[in-house]
Amino acid sequence: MLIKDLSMIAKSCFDIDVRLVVICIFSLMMGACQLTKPNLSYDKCLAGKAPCPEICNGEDDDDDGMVDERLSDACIIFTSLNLERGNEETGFGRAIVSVPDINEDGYDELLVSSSRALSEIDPTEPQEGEVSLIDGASLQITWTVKYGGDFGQALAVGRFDGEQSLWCSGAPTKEGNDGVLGRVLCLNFEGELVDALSAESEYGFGQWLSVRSTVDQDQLLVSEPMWHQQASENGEEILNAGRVLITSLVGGEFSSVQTIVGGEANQKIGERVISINDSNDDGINDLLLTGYSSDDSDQRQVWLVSGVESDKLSRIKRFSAPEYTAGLFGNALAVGRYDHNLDQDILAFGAPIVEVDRDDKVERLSRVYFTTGAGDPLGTNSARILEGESQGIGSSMTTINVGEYDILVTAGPGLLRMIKLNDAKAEVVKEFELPRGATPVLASTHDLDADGEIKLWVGLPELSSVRLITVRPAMTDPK
Ligand SMILES: [Ca+2]
Ligand SMILES: [Ca+2]
Ligand SMILES: [Ca+2]
Ligand SMILES: [Ca+2]
Repeated sequence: MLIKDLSMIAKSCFDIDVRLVVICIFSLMMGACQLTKPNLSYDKCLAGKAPCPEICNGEDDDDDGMVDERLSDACIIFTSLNLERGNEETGFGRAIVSVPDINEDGYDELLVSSSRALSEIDPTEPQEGEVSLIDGASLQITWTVKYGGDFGQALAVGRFDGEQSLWCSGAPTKEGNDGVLGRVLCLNFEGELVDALSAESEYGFGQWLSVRSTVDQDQLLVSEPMWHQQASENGEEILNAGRVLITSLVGGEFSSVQTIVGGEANQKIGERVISINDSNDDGINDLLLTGYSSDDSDQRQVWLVSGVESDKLSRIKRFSAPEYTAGLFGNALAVGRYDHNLDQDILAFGAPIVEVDRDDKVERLSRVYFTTGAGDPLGTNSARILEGESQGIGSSMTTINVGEYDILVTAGPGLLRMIKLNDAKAEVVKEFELPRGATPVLASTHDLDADGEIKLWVGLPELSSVRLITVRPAMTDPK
């Protein structure tokens, strides 16, 4: 890019007039160094005789005590911070979630779980998992909660009682008296249990959790993709499908206020579910969740489901990928204002494996799809799957706000991409290489911290490590 720019400048110099050559060479030199303020000397700055101008590098170049402040572009840095715990079998970073600043020191806290991979779980042999609270300022562990049943598979934080934040984590294989039953435990930030939800049957309860905000309080969404209702009294199966429980905390106990059940027998739904704003103008916020076209299909779809309380699942729209996606379409779901030209929420679906026919050859890619809630496609962003990896981007996603618009952050083994839309075209804002051999899990803080930064956390459970990317929105001052 730099070489291209220089050759263009040089060409225009020679075309115009010989007398201008000196000025042009000077401007080439100016362009080659990093200085932006014309009154500063690069030599003096390097020699420490004048303050350097602030550039995006994670350092306080102008020596005013603030790092990367007031830059004209958002400053995004992959830091050297590497939180680690245990050995590679620990699975530290399996689930991560940002926690609103508990001790009010200006830095949001972080919850990180250590737990086995879902694919490694043998439901008949549950293992202990743990969840640690990490102080956002000191990055020290405040406490760790341990529990059986492969605890720590999923994490969610919300103001479920309307005031204090609570956190919940799934233990999908916890053994009960009647065999293997899952649990979801909800605790306060002293590490004390507030309530536990139990599965009615089968394995998989709470392998995915998310939060839905209402006016008064947050609700906890609990996925049970392989829900299996117990036989009725005469021994017949009533319905055997996936479901999502929408629960509220009332009088210290979580109870289900609404249940969304797959429409057909054996229909898996809700491997992923997120809450979105009202998409059909009935004043009630809706849900985005994964489903399948039929009970025997392995082609995953994404469904936009009405949030109106009802016994029946009411689908507003369904999205499917035209290419073969090995059932991984919708592996991550996100919503945000990704296009600053478009005054509406945009939905994003991750597909970490897409096989595309190109000139009679099958190409393996990973892809993120963008669409409006009405189903108008807004482009895609694709990345090649790295050699030796089984997936690419779209494995995990999160949304960060950088002022006027949102950036979608997506990652897969070896690669993290930050994407925005510009007139319905996906643009890569920034891209980072990640360590290979680990499927990243993303979480981000909602508000700027005391340093004026958003923290983007990258869990790498196969390496038992959590990495940090800092994002400073353009022209922001620390609080
Ligand atoms: Ca500074
Ligand atoms: Ca700097
Ligand atoms: Ca804090
Ligand atoms: Ca609605």
